[in-house]
Amino acid sequence: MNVHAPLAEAKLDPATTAFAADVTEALSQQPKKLSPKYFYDEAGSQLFEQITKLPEYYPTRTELGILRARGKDICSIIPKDAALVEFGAGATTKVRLLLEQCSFGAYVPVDISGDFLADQAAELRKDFPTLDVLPVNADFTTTFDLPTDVKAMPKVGFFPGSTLGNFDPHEACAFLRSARQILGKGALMLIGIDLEKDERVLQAAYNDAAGVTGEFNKNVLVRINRELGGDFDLGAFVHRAIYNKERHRIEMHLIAKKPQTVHLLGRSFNFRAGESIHTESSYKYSMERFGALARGSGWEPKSSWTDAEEQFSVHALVA
Ligand code: AVI
Repeated sequence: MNVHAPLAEAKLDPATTAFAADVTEALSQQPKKLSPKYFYDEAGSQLFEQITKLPEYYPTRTELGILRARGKDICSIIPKDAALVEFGAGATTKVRLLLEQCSFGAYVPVDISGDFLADQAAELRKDFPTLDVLPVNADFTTTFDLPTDVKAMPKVGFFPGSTLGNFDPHEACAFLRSARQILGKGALMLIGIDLEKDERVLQAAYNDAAGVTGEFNKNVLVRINRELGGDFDLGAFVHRAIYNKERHRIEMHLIAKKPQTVHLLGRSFNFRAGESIHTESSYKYSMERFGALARGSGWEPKSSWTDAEEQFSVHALVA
C-alpha cells in the first residue's frame, strides 16, 4: 500500500496546490531547481531574521547603515507627502528609517501574507499616528491595484534587502517593468542591491559558522515533508553555497549524501549520490551592470549610495 496516496487524493487549498505542482515539477527536472520563495513559511522567516544578525551576513547591517547615513540625501529627492509603496513586507526596521527621516503622506506595504501585513500595519499606525497605512494583500511580483486614496499622490517604490538578487535576470527585468507600470510615469524607486566583492566574503556570508543558513536551506525540505506528506531524510542532505563567478551569483544547493528515493503525493523521486537541488541564486551586481538592468527595464538611474567598503548599494531610479 502506498502510504502517501491519501494526501495525494485529498483536496488541497490553492496555495498548497501551487506548492505541490512546483515541487513535483522541480524534482522531476534535471538539474533539480526549486524557487527560493518556498523558504519563507513562519519558521523560514524566523531563520532569515536570524541570518540578518549573523556576523558573516553583511547585507542587512550595511544597507541599514547606508539608509541611516544617507537619509538626508535620500529624503531630498523624495517629493513631499508621497506614497511609499513597499514591495514585500518583512521586518519594519528599514522602512522605519525612511518614515522617520522623510515626510510621506501614506505607506502601502504589499505582501502575500495577510496576517503578517495586518500585524505590521497595526504596529506602524501606533508609532506613526498621522501616517495613512494602507496595506495591500497581493503577490508583489504580479500586477495589483494601488489603494484609491494614493492614486493622486506622487509614488515612491521601496524594494530593499537585495531581494531583486534572488530573481534570475529575466525575472528581475519583468519585476522592474511591472513595478514601473504599477507606480506610474515619474515615480521613484529606491532599491537595495548587493555588490560583487571578494569571493571569501560571499562564501562566509552564505556558509555561516553557526549553520543557520544551512538550517534555512533545509527548511524547504521540512515544509515539503509537513505540507505535502514527503519523507525527505534531512540528515541525508547537506547544505552547500558556492559562488558562480561567470553568472555573478551565490548558489545555494541541497546535496544528496547517498543514492536515495524520496516519496511525496504518491510519487517517487530518485537522487544520485552528490545530486543537488538548486534552492536559491543570489545575484551580485556591479554598479554598471545594475544600471544597465534598470535602463533595460524602463527606469532611469538618478542617484546611488554605497557604504565606504562598497559592499552594498541603494539606488534611486526614475520611471
Ligand atoms: C532575501 N535574500 C536577499 C537573501 C540573500 O542574501 O540572497 C536570502 C538569503 N539566503 C541565504 N542567506 C540569505
